[in-house]
Amino acid sequence: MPDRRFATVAIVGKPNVGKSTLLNALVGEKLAITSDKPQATREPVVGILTRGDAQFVFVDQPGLMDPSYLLHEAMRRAAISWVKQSDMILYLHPAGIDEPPAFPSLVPELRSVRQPVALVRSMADKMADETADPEGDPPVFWVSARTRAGIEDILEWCHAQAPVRPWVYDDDDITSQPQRFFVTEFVREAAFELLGQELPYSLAAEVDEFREGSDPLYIRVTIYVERETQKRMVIGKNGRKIKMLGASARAKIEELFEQRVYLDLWVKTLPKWRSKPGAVARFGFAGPDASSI
Ligand SMILES: Nc1nc2c(ncn2[C@@H]2O[C@H](COP(=O)(O)OP(=O)(O)O)[C@@H](O)[C@H]2O)c(=O)[nH]1
Ligand SMILES: [Mg+2]
Repeated sequence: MPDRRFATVAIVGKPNVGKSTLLNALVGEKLAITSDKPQATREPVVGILTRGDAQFVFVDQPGLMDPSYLLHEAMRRAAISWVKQSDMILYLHPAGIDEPPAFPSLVPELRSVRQPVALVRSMADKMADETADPEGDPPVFWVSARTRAGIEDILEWCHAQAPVRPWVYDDDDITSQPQRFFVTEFVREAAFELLGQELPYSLAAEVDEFREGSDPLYIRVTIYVERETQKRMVIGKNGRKIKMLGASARAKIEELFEQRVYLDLWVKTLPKWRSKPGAVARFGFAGPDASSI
């Protein structure tokens, strides 16, 4: 059997540059939630791609480069440590806008990284006639996660950097995260799509019941918001809003799980949960500062 390659790849960049969308395009599955509102991603999302002799683990690390995103110090340290240990880094900066700041200057702790870094000019479909320079230092790729232009070039570059090493996951694994994680993420993504500007930031979701083996798969989720007024907005007139939310989230979950799902959604208020460390830890959410939005 030929030698196998295995590599971990960190996807980093400022908020809203297309990190989550790129992760999905690289893996070919909708894993990471995306939004035109910044800071939708609260936790690292892991996507696994196995192709030919290589297995890649891509990780979208939220908020690493946004000083206003108050990551808990412990989480920030964990994110930095993960990026430091990754085999290579994809540094995203949107095409066209301006020249990107030099990669490590944004995160002082990463100044000493020695692994290969590629500059990815994302959202290239919004721009005309840019030229990539895969041989440059750093190598530069113009990529559109939307049209998939440039995706293969990135994968080739990653392959060339990947160390010869045994695989860690099965060849059909697409993530290392539990199914429950995606349930709450997709509920949150539906909230970003259907609720007003600020509400999604006050919202957390928790899986209360997940009936393994049931068909349709029964999942009960509680949505937590901070105020009664928010609860009323989530439920909507005659329960219309929550029905839409549930339908949208269910479709996303069914697509990923490839099975029918019964999503039972509830809404509760948990006053000021974002400023309570216990609740913040319980929902795996590390910011932003409630007073800043
Ligand atoms: N036109 C275009 N839009 C994109 C592309 N990639 C991401 N976007 C959009 O940019 C916004 C931010 O993307 P997201 O992946 O959530 O950014 P993140 O905050 O860096 O994870 C979303 O509305 C995406 O749909 C792309 O290649 N082309
Ligand atoms: Mg994101």
